Amino acid sequence: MSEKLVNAIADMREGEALKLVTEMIEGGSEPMVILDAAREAMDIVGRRYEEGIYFLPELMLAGEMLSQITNIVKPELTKLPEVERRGKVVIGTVAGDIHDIGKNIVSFMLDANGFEVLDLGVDVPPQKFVEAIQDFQPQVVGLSGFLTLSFDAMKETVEAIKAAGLRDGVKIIVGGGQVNDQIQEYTGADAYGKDAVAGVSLTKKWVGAK
Ligand code: B12
Repeated sequence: MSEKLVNAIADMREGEALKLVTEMIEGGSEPMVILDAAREAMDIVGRRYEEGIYFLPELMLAGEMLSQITNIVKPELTKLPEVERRGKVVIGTVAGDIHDIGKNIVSFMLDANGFEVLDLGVDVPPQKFVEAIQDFQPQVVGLSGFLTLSFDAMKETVEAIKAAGLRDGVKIIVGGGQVNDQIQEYTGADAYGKDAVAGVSLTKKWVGAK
């Protein structure tokens, strides 16, 4: 079923993909299995875009399909047990980048796991992160980015937080498509989160929650 879903998304068969997701949920599939299949499909879409087989309209349709799939899966994720609010997180997609599907999943999972989340949206300038830290007083800041260009924006954001004298008060985690440990080091962040699950467990560790 997962493989069928990967192919339906990658081949732009929107109706079939959404039908499969509904069937999988009804059949008791784990929501994360569905999101993993969607991610695998996005990698294929990304490759086809790089190879000139797909163009911007396909990227846009893929993004739209993924948003719809996330919306179908969300209620299943909230079935996690309700817990006390554990801490605060500010999250956003850095300046110059408008990819938000991965960030929205992280933001949603943090919320479902008991964190108070301030989501600043996309194309967020460094100063906006600084102001949000001053006002909202989070323990953790999440920077998302899917473009190579966003690595510099992440670095500039970390530097702006430092220049504002706020760096010691927050842990910073970076994530998104091409981000890895090396990028984390380059940006000066504290950690890299491979996916939403990794982001949630690191955040829990940092705020001392189980
Ligand atoms: C969908 C998509 C789009 C959609 C985005 C829709 C939206 N609302 O987000 C649209 C059509 C708008 C788009 C636009 C563009 N895109 Co685009 N896009 C993609 C695509 C196919 C999928 C991205 C995605 O949503 N993945 C799914 C999610 C769920 O990803 P995920 O990685 O699994 O997410 C997890 C982790 O990353 C992690 N995570 C994410 N953020 C964070 C943050 C923290 C704190 C943590 C802990 C974890 C974390 O957790 C997530 C959930 O588990 C990728 C290809 C790819 N394989 O990624 C290209 C891709 C990212 N895009 C690309 C490009 C080039 C563009 C454009 C420049 C195209 C153009 N010519 O205009 C524009 C950029 C516009 C801009 N200024 O940002 C390139 C980037 C290349 C590069 N090296 O920079 C890619 C890689 C395609 C490619 N292979 O060429 N795109």
